[in-house]
Amino acid sequence: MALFEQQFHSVMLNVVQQFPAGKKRNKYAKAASTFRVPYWDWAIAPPAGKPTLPLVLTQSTISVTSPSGPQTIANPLFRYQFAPLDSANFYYAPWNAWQVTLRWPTSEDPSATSQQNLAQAAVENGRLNLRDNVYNLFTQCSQYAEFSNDASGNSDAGCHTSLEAIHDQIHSLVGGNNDGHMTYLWYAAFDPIFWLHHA
Ligand SMILES: [Cu+2]
Repeated sequence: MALFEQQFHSVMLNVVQQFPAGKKRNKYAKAASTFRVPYWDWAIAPPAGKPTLPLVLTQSTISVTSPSGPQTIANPLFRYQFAPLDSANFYYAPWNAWQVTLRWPTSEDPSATSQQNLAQAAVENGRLNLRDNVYNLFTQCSQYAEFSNDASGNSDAGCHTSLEAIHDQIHSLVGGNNDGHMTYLWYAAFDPIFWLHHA
């Protein structure tokens, strides 16, 4: 995460320098100086009228301010487009044929597409349970090892689950059935949502 954040920051500085000198460049330079990877709090109630899975993650395009002016681009948080896909390294189907990361894929076919509405519904349905589990963990579990991970077991009465187990649920809720990338440890980090979840 730290390495990703550092790389992200250096790319950001590069882009800032491409803006013509002036007010706008100064504004973005200032923003870059305090930049940290944003996090997605899947346990908190979304703002009124807003979905639990933020729109910035589920819209296929997004409007941005580029050094040459306003632009509408493919949303980098919507999915990752392999460029190019290294099929040999993916080895197993269906991931060795999918050109983009998928959430709740329609099938295991190479032509499968994401069903963002199902990912959205799954996260919304799981939210209260996730929130309760996080709350219970923080207030009742006093063994750090058991609090933090699955491998340490749950011998302490207050530690029925762990932060790692709760985190696992988010992977499954976002990836869904039919082998969505987030569901699998070895492919999950290709979905941009991974970084917001882990931050
Ligand atoms: Cu994870």
